[in-house]
Amino acid sequence: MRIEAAELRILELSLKFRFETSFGVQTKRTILLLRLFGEGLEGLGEGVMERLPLYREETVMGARYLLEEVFLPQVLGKDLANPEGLRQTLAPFRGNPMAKAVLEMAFWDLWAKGLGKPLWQVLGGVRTRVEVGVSLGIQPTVADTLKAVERHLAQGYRRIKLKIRPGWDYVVLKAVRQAFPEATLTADANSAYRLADFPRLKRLDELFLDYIEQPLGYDDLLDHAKLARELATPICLDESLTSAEKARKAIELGAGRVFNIKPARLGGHGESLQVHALAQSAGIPLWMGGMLETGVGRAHNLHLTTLPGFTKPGDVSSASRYWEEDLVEEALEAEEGLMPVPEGPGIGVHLKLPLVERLTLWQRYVSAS
Ligand code: OSB
Ligand code: MG
Repeated sequence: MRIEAAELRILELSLKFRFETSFGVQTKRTILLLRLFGEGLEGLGEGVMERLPLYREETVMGARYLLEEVFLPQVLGKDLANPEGLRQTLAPFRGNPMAKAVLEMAFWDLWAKGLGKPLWQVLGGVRTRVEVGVSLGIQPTVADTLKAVERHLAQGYRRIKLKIRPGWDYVVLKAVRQAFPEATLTADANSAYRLADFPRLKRLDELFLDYIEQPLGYDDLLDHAKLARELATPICLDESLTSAEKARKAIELGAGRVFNIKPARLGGHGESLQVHALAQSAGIPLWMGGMLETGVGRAHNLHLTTLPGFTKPGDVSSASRYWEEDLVEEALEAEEGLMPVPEGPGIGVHLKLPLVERLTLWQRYVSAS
């Protein structure tokens, strides 16, 4: 597949809800959107990095620079045999997995379309619908939280994840556990605790959480391994897993008994397949994370979630929860806690170009000379 041209955009989209986590409040997303063109086809990729490095270190502007000045010039006009070839081309450049993932995932889409197959089949998926839950931000009160949990359980979501931070943890989780004794419940700290907070975290053991997500440092494995030995509740890693190498070390150290996969955090689908293989052989269950994606990133995530190792509900919930109007034509909506995987070649979704135009703050088109 020869990449003939690329269009990179930055656009802004308002969220329908205020999303509060231990690292801040989000009311909109600034989105890097990449369209790759080749052989009369188009591949799509979406960046998940934000303006500010509050989740991981990458930023929208840093990624835009790398894509424009470094990564796209490496691949434009090149005939790449497959996505692994593209991955090898980007491999010498260190770090920046989110920036690499925008290009890598757009190329998987383009390549699958070249083969005339849906992406999930090319990735090795085994199902056409995937189990999903919801990630609920920190609410103003416990009563608000109970209402939000009740509403989403009634909609059929199969797991409730609550964002926590020191001071907003035991009390709210305990209230939800008491009101919904049978619910599959998890907590995501987004790195808000330190090992010294052990007594606070130990109290959560009585609430039968399915796992606690990323309690400690955003790049840490060692302290998570220490904490894991002292908690009955399994630890799930999110922020710290940025490559297959990190996943291998996390397994060796015992830093997490569950892994959150976000292909955009791991550098793309290729790296995610490697983590999937490692997790399968270590007996580590996987689930698909989310970064408040539009239909483009959401479709990519859905396709990857069809692999056999994804045995816990993902954060890939209905697009209508997030957006008044999504960037894609196809409605990505859950039914009874199951999300259908978009059909058709590649990721199976199509941009609403007039809407994309309206939301665009900046764009650049580059073609192979
Ligand atoms: O830690 O999983 C996270 C959103 C932005 C940044 C980090 C995270 C999240 C979510 C939202 O939990 C998941 C979603 O609904 O897309
Ligand atoms: Mg998380």
